[in-house]
Amino acid sequence: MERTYLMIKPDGVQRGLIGEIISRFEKKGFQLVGMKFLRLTKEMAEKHYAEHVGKPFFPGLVEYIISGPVVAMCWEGKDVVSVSREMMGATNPAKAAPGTIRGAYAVDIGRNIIHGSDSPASAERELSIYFNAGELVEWDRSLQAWIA
Ligand code: FUP
Repeated sequence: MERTYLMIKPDGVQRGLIGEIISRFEKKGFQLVGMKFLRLTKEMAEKHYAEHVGKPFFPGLVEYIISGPVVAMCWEGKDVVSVSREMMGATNPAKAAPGTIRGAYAVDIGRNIIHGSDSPASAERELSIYFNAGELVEWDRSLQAWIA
């Protein structure tokens, strides 16, 4: 089953949106298989955003992403990489459709609340920055009859 890396950024955490954001992915039908609450080091941030090194917005992007704690998550499900990106909305929240996460809760491209991998290959690379293989939990919701 496909997996992706989703991260609630420091502004999402500071604004009390953790529950709301997780709820959207749960209700959609995706399955949580890994989650951590942490503050990124500068080294982790530079690794995560390696493709943007040298761009004018890079120093501000790193400063923002290490400014407070984040929620690092691994989610699993059918086409979860592309579908979760649709649910997040455009990178620039001003252009994101109103029903999307960024469209509903953000206005500034430099404060866009959530990150999601842009391809299965990116997901694999990003997941390895945040999780060891043993920290991702294999579980089967269909066996949990008492909450079905
Ligand atoms: P995304 O794949 O949606 O995370 O978007 P990008 O990889 O293009 O950009 C990574 C982050 O850099 C975005 F979340 C926002 C930030 N960014 C800026 O702050 N300014 C820009 O001009 C472009 C991106």
